[in-house]
Amino acid sequence: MNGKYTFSIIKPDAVRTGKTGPILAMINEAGFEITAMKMVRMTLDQAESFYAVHKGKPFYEILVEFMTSGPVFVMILRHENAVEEFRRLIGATDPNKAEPGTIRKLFAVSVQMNAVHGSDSDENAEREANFFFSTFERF
Ligand code: IDP
Ligand code: MG
Repeated sequence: MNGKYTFSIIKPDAVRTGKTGPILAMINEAGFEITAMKMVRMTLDQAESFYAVHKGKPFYEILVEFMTSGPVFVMILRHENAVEEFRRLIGATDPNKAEPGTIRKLFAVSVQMNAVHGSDSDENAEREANFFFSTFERF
C-alpha cells in the first residue's frame, strides 16, 4: 500500500460544529494536497452504498442515519503513501484510543461521530474517490 491518493470525508458532526477550517488546516500542515473537494448532503442510498461493507454490523443503520444528517465535505488527497499517512493523521476510530495530536483525538465526539473518514486501502481510496468525483472534478 503505497499509492499517492486517499479519500476523506469531514463528517456531519465536524461540519455542523465549525471544525472544517481547523481540520483542513491540519491536513494542509501535514503536507497533503487537496486535488478535489466539494460539499454534499449524502442521500440515504449513497450512504448505504458507501458503507455497504459494514452492512449487518450493529452500528450500520445509525451510521447511515448519522452520515445523512447534514452536509459533509468529500475530498481526494495526494501525499506519498497517502492511505497510511492519512490514517496516522486521523488516529484510531475510537477517539479515546486515538494518539494525542490526531484529528480524531482533537475533534471527534464519539466512536460514531468521529469527525473524519479516511480510506483503509488503495483499492478503497480509488473506489471511494470514484463514488463522489468524475475525472473532470479531479486535479
Ligand atoms: P474507520 O472509519 O476508522 O475506518 P470503520 O470500522 O471502517 O472505522 O467504521 C466506519 C465508521 O463507522 C467509523 O468511522 C464510525 O463513524 C462508525 N463506527 C465504527 N464502529 C462503531 C461502533 O462501534 N459504534 C458506532 N459507530 C461506529
Ligand atoms: Mg473504515
